[in-house]
Amino acid sequence: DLRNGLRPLGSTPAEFEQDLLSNLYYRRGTTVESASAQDAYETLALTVRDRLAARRARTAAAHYESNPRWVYYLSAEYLLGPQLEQNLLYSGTTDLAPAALEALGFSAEEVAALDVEPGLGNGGLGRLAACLLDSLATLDIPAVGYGIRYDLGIFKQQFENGEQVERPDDWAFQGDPWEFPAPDDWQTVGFYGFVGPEGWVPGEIVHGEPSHLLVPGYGTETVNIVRLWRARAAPASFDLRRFSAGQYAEAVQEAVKAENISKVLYPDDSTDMGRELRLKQQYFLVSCSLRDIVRRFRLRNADWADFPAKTVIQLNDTHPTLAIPELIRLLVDEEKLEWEQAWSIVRQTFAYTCHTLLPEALETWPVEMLGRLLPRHLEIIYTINEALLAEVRARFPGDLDRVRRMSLIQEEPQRRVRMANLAVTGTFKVNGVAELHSQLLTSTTFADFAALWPDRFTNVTNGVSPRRFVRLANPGLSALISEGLGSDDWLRDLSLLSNLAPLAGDASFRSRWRAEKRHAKADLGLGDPGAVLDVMIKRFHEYKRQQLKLLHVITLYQRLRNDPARFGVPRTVLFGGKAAPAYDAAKSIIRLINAVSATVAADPRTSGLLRVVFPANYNVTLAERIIPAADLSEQISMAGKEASGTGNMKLALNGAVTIGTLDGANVEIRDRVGADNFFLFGLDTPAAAALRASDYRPRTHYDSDEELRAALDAILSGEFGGVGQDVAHSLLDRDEYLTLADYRSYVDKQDEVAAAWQNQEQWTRMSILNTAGSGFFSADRTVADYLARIWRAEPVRP
Ligand code: 26Q
Repeated sequence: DLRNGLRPLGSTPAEFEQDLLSNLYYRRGTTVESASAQDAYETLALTVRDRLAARRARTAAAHYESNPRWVYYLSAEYLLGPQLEQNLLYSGTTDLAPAALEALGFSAEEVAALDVEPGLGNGGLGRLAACLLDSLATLDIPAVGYGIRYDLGIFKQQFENGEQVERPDDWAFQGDPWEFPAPDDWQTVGFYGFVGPEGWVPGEIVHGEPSHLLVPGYGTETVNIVRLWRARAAPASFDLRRFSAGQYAEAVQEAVKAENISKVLYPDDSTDMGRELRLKQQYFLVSCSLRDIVRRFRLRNADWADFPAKTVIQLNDTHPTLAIPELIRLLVDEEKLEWEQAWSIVRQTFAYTCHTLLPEALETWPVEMLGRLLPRHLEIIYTINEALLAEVRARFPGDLDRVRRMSLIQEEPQRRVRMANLAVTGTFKVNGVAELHSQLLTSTTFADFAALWPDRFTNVTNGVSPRRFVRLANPGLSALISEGLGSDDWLRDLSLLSNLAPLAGDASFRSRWRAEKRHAKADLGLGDPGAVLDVMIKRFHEYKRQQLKLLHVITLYQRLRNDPARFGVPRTVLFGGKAAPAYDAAKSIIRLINAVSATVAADPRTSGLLRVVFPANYNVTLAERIIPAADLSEQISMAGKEASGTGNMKLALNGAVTIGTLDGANVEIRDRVGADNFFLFGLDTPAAAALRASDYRPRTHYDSDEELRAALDAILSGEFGGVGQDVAHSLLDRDEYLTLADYRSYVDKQDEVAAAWQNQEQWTRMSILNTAGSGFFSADRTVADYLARIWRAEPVRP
């Protein structure tokens, strides 16, 4: 057995240095004398990767032997974060790397700075996918993540005159040392064409070429993979005839079009962007991944009847929902199964996670477009719809409006396919991502489906990786937690954090806790220990209400000038986040924040008391630096709009105290950390919904609240660089997300925050109790819930 002959990779400093040197020469093809920092980085990455690859080989062998039930996660986005630090930690080489690099003549910091994060996602949904993969591996579950290897990730944000400008993120332009290309596993994907007597005849063929990244488990041998597809022109699409005639652009036109499919990540979260290229991306992901899943099934199995027992496929939102008609097509058209059997297999195989409550974010595609791009899939969708509507009519005779609402096809104002309805119909479980969200799904968005199939709906509250967001992001606090708990077992069982609660009563522990928070702030360059670091980090969206935080900042600034007794305590307010490039209202808010920041900075009266900082290009790398330093976590969405939030969990775990509404997972965070350790404000979901449904007049708040009026007037009068009037007008005229209605409650609650900060011992107690109460929010627990409620897969230990 060759596997037993594999030379074990050493764990001593000398062995590590030897391997580094050997990789420098034989794989990087250079020498110590001529190595650049980039050479050192790539070589270190290979040396670390080799250690994980050895574990990967053992994992794959164990999986093959046991022919287990597999969890497949289909997601258009993965926000994996920087790989170097994580892979050093997971391979146990963190302490070996610096000395080995010194020997090459480089510092660890200089080399670590060359690690580029693959920004293959927008925000919460993409980062959740990465956290779930981390936990699946940590729990030894046989799992593969499937996604798209975008050439260009989420855009790089810059500010010019305070305005967001977007630059392409060519993240892999120097190559990606973490990736294993697997060009031999390519797949073909068809588009367009027609359905003839012999079935679908595509008019265009594109190749999908996979590569994978290693997904190591923490504290276990398992290394899983995430497989990412890249579009390649089929060789035939290069037009040699045109090339020979000197028509160079025309010769490659088809090839360029094909490769555009994986060119760029769509940066519009939370709105339905009905572009054909996006639909092609979705089908490309689905088609390549399903063929790969089927190929893997066949390695160990012969009978289709066994497929649902061996396979569960989780759809991360509706983006991969075409997998449902695609699997039917494979089974019926290619494998010649009967429709009934194919449909039954599909309905036992797929499950769907919904991540939204915004009606405008529910994906729909024009029937015309879908039918042109995927004619056979549209036929299949129609057939599914007939069965669905027959079932609805049988259960609710005469209820025509219900039939209209539940149909997979929206008729007015344009015929469109409702992807969420298709996802609910073609799956055996549908989950929301926090308790409140899941309740709202069954009472509002999917109420009709819940009436028909009540058992299909469940909740799985989101979680985050404690390895990345505590251990790696915050090594100082992690060491203190391990000392307090007597071990680092909490990194694999986060519920152990509850044992920190008694230490909140220990003055010397509190003082060390405070010192760690201060260190983290100093590392960020925001070291004023007397100032609250007040943090709002998330995508920009009106429902998340960055504008509410900004009105508070303006009020604080005005108090500083007019009424210093009411100012409170020194504060540094930190914003981080990107706006979708086409989302003008969100970009206006960004512009205004930067203008307020400049005005506040230019006024000497604010010195040492109020600062507004807005680092550009918030991403996972930056999140890992900001989160440990935060004192106050802003989770202030309009109640009933934020499905869950996960930044709220990361901040609470790192000892930030939350100011928030009863929205998404805030509800569960407050339940667990205790109402005394959470600053609650604002309308709850029923009250907000009722106000929205009534004849809401935002101007009444402007008229009756002097401070609110002053803040809005300052914007309207052009005091902040003359920008932001559009923001103020939108609040006064419409205020879709009830910002003005919640302003007073929010500002008063912030006064309580300031008072609490003045008692540092009490604040530190709250901080420790936030960490102690947040053990539930580990993605390990999330995966355990998915396993118990949906996936039903067993661990396989290599
Ligand atoms: C859809 C169609 C076309 C183009 C883009 C999209 C698109 C892309 C990304 C739509 C939505 C997204 C991302 C959504 C998202 O991140 N949702 C968040 O998911 C988190 C994890 O469950 C939750 O915590 C957040 O509450 C939710 O907003």
